[in-house]
Amino acid sequence: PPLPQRSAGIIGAPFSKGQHRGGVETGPDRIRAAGLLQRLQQQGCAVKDYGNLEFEEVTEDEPVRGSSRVRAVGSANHRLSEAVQAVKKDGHTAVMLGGDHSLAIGSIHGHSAAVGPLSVLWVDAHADVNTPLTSYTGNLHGQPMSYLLHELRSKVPALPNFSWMKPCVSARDLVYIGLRDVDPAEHYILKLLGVKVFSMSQVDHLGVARVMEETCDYLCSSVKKPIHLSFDIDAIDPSITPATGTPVVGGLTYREGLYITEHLSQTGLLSAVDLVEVNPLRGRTEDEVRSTVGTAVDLLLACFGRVREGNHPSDYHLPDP
Ligand code: 4U7
Ligand code: MN
Ligand code: MN
Ligand code: MN
Repeated sequence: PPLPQRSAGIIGAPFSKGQHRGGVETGPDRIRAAGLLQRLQQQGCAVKDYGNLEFEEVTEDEPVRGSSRVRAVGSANHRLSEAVQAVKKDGHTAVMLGGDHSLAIGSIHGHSAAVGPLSVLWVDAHADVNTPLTSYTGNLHGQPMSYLLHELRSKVPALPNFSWMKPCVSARDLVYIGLRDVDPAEHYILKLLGVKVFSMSQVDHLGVARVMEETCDYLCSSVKKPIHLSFDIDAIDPSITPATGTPVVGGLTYREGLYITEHLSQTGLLSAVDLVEVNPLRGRTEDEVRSTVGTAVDLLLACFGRVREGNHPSDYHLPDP
């Protein structure tokens, strides 16, 4: 079947201060260098590259209530939120290349500011729903969902450089896939709020096809809200995507990852995508980096209509001998 016309607006977010490992800020350029833009164009997708964001230098950034580099994260996400709003106003599906997962704060906030209430699909080994007060590590890449959820408003303290944002996602509109490393406080929060979770056990039990069917039924049960996909590359098994900061064994296969993104693309509701936590410096060999970055690119191509059965232009005709 011919591909529907789509367009991608790409934002690079070379930011790493939501965690402690250097290198994740080089993710956007590595993903571009692997041919993302050209390959999107080849499959019939219009592409506009908005380039890499430049983030303000924050000099005084002492820990706040145990969390690190709060001011830098707040200011970077403010900038990202505005950038995503601009991409949505231009009519594209927004693609945010991270960078660490603290960037979901600005990405989801900006998306929601531009289009209104969202459905969020969070594909990750981790739930990233610690509050600053429950986090063991103090890393903001493990906290973004707590800032974004309406239901946790009273549990997240006011933080410097975060006054620009307000929660914009309802627990009812959030689905997780791939969880296998959830902190006790996070588990408590997910149960308390009744969040829909497909952990790796559920993926094993149901199979990815049923997981996606149930995910879409759940998210589309009333009004069809635009979907925000926040894909942490560590959702995929580290045998395939080892170049990431917090790898966890027992993850999604390459095929399950592609199935998730293919299926979402076919809903026609995918309105913004984050692809985060690709850290080229965490690969032990060039092959490990290539496999991680290549998987990230393939996931993004599937988000924009690439299907494994192949396709052809609608005006294709066989050459006559
Ligand atoms: B990622 C963790 F304690 N839960 O809060 C934390 F295990 O964006 C991990 O999903 C967070 O990669 C992982 O620091 C953040 C930890
Ligand atoms: Mn993760
Ligand atoms: Mn994450
Ligand atoms: Mn990680």
